[in-house]
Amino acid sequence: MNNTTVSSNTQKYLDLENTYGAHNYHPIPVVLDRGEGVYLYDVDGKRYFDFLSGYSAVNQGHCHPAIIKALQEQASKLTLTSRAFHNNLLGEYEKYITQYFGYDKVLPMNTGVEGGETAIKLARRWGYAVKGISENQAKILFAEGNFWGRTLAAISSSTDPSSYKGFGPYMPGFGIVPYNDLQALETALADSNVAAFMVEPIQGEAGVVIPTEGYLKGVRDLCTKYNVLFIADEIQTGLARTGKMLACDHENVRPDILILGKALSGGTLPISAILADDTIMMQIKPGEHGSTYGGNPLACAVAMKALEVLRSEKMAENAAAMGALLRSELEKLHSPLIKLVRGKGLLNAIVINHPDPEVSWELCLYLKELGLLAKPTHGDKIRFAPPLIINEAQIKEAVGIIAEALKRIS
Ligand code: PXG
Repeated sequence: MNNTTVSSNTQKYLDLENTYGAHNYHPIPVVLDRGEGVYLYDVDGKRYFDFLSGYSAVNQGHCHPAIIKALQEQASKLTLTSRAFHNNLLGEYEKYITQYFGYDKVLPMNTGVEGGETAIKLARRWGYAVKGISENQAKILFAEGNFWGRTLAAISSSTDPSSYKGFGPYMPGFGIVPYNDLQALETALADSNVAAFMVEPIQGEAGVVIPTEGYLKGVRDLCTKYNVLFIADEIQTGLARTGKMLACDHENVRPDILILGKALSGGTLPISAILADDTIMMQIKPGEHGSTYGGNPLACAVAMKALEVLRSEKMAENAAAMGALLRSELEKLHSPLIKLVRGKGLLNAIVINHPDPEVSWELCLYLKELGLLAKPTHGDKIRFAPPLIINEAQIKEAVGIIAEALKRIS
């Protein structure tokens, strides 16, 4: 069903992308050219609530003035030196972020998926050098339903055929355990070749799947018991999104390796970071890992400011309060089309109650018409994850839009 209208101006942009760009995405037909706070504006000047936040990259809101100021000031001074030389901001940033999260060391990278790759390399190296696993025997475990990007290693650990099918052969040394199943994890961890278990504290792309309370604590205890590294992929859940600085903070657990990305730049640049203590991080020696852009001074300046505003503007606290309000307002709609509302902080999803998977897509088109942008995942789930600076009046207005869109479906 086509329930959306697209202006001829918008169509021009869609045609350009369709003709000249690879068809590796299926976006909502809206063309955006400006963002401010919780809002996005299209090329016809129409305003929308952003309920995706760049998959949680824009936690601080679009074009946060302090982040943009840091970006502009640093961009006119020095942007990249490569790691062949030192730059004046790298050490300052490394001190800032390690003290912020309480780890000995940080390794700066760019995209989230590089963060995952780096964590796995580190874990393998630790497995050989510290745990004493025989050469080339190290195993890394992942949870069923995981999503950590699109590289060959990332798709090799994927259980979603649309990610991995037709791209083999796959990376060896990976194993899968069911998510939220400590018993299955314990059985798998007993294999002495296992170096690490990499897991999202809440599975984002799988549709905001929240494990039973105690799961993360259980993961921590089991990893300690079997001398296996606990790698937390907090690329989507971290940086105040779930109502705490890290989703692991909800259970007061500290992973051995922490991966951050996305909102580390507030949506301005690809910046990721891998944090660990010396026993792990110091196993990597000069020349054994790196990236041209990793640790560039522009990224250092932006990341420090992006972290600073999360704290100074109490975004975790606001995410907790506004998330609770959003879920309760959505529950109050009593819509027969909503099977389930779930989430933590401002990482939320609704599960659509309809046999036709197209209904979620249609609902998102109606939402767009009414001024709210969201996108379905895995057919029947729609994520509601606005920037963390959203206020009560805005939440209520947005839920009004959602209510109206639901009405139009039936
Ligand atoms: N880990 C998690 C938990 C993620 O959600 C990544 C790693 C990879 O980050 P990069 O920066 O390499 O994309 C993600 C990414 C998309 C898309 O279309 C990405 C994500 C979720 C949904 C869609 O690229 N998350």
